[in-house]
Amino acid sequence: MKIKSLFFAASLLSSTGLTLAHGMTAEQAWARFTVPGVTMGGVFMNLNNHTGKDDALVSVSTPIATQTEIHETINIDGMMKMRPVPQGVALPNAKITALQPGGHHIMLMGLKQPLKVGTQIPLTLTFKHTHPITIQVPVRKEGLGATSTAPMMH
Ligand SMILES: [Cu+2]
Repeated sequence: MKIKSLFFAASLLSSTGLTLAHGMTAEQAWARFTVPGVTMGGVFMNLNNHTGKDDALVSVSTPIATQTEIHETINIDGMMKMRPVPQGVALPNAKITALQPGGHHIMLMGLKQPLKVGTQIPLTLTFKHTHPITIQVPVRKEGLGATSTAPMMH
């Protein structure tokens, strides 16, 4: 009975866009849509670390872009700028770490085609300790509970 209910919970989670694997959960993932001609895109999510130990997101990859980076947003003289964080994002145990507009986020560079609302993009997350997970990320105009963002420049 227990196995059955766990299986049901797992299929329910995957059908709602959540991914449950190896104690690391990517929740509420979304990618911002892009217009033709724009080759950069942002991906956001909450990473829920219930693996039992501290971890870190160290790299991300997707076949739909030539390069993928983990970025942070910094405020320089009132201007929001983004820069890569080669060391990745710390994911403390038993905490949810948000990748969100205006903070840490995943940057897709060299998009091979525009990100269309209603489609999904595959994304593989690689961690320091936990096994990599691949998720399907829905493309939206805004995130869940839309967050307004300051204009950003590289
Ligand atoms: Cu960025």
